[in-house]
Amino acid sequence: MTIETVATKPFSDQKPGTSGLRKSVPVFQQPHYLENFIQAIFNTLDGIEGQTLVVGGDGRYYNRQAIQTILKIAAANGIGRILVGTDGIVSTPAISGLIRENNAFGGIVLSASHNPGGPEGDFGIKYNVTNGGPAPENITDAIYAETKVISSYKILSGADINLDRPSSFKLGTMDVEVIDAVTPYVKMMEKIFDFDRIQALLTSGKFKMCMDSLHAVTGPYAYALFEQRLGAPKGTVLNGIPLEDFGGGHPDPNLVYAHDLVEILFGQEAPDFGAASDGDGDRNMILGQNFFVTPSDSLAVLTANAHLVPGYQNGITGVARSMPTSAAADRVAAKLGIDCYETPTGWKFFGNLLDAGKATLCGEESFGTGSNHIREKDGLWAVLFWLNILAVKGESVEEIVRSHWQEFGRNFYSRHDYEEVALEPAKEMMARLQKLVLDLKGKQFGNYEVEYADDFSYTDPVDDSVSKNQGIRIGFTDGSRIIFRLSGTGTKGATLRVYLESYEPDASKHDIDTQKALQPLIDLAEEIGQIRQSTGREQPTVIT
Ligand code: VG1
Ligand code: CO
Repeated sequence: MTIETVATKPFSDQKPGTSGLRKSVPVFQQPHYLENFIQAIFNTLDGIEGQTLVVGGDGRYYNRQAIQTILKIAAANGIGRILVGTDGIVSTPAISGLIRENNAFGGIVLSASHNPGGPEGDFGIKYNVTNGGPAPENITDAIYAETKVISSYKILSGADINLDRPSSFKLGTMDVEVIDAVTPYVKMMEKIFDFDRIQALLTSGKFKMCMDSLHAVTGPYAYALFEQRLGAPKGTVLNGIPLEDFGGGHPDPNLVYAHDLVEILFGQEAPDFGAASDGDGDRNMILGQNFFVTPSDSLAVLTANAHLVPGYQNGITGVARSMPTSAAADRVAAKLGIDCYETPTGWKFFGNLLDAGKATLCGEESFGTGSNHIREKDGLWAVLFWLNILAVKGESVEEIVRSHWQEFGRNFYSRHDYEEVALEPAKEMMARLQKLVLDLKGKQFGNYEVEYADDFSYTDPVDDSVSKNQGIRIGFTDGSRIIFRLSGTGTKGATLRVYLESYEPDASKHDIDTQKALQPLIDLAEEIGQIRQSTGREQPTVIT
């Protein structure tokens, strides 16, 4: 085996977005495209020679080929040891756990998460640092700078490695260990949750659950956890075999893309509990019988009930949520007397808060919840958290959420996505809003008075780094908010996200349909944002 140095030219479009570099498969398949980005990562990281890395992906199309290339580039760059999941498939939360447990230097995560897969679908790469979390912006910026000047990469010539089963190989001087990534994850969950009580619930004959893995990465983990370890009947896990194209579906656990599960939970003889996760296993959707839990409410309910879970029984230090996530968790934090942090969108912003012990639980409105057990959001962890609460409380999902609203009031919440709209008008819209917010404060729109309006900027309380232009926020004096943001994970045109929130303390009004409750704000968002004109769309593509 010899190390080859291959001359290359920079690509101009390798800037990582909200969660790594995401592009369509054909873009990644261009000669040198993947190689350049991987070499740029290695060029950027000081002291990586001789270190251990963890590599794995969500199993989508191109995962296998990409991993073989990455192993050869890693070997040529003097990496000491690589842990890679069997078949090259590891969920994002499991990779985060493996980096931490093995004291690895970092990890390479291959995923485009909730984006569709297949030969014409999307692919993605993300670098995670020593704490197990996504690289912070200073590192992703440095990797991007490197991609713009790169002129060569190093790669080992030689045969591919067999990833079909756990075993060990040498690739040049580098050790490759193909490992079972599921067992350590199950063990990690056992340490956090009350498995005896969850098992008693799942085997009581009085409680039925359904877990839809959407043909994506969590299938093997869900079988191992629910059907094998916790005794739920066979058939509890749906779509549990990871497929390269996710069965042609959109592996995004929301009311639109996980419609099969939604139909089951809202149908005749519905089970008591339903959950789904996304392509790489870091997202979760929670459903009760005829009941949908918004992710923002889920974070608030988990925060309020964390003491019921063994892993958090001594209390939590704080909670953090991304800016567009509803303020439901803030109300719980206030009552518990703990801090609540508001960060920009993307899990990388939670890393410092978790490392510093400032936050224990974190969440995003985009179906992401997690804790200090790792440094990624964790779909199955959230499912187990809910099961643990259900097992202890003996109430239904709906009862738990309704009594939560009684105690804290309800934050009506919805996100309207306009997917794959034309890029230029969307950018112009955001530029116009950036100017507009400068003097919105104090303005009256019907019953709404603007309390604050800005383009969200975040100063990290741990390292004082500043992240600007993180979304347009317009907050009103009654606690309502409208937020406009462009997606940083979409790969075609632009995706506009409009986030809408209002607060209702009066329990007699908690039954109103969410879209109705938010209608005045939806109208106001149109008036301020001129959404129809800018997107050329009459309706959002996805409403959650
Ligand atoms: C979306 C979500 C964001 C999430 C990100 C990655 O980003 O809004 O909350 O962190 O996806 O999730 P954007 O920029 O498209 O709004 V995942 O499951 O890709 O790792
Ligand atoms: Co994901």
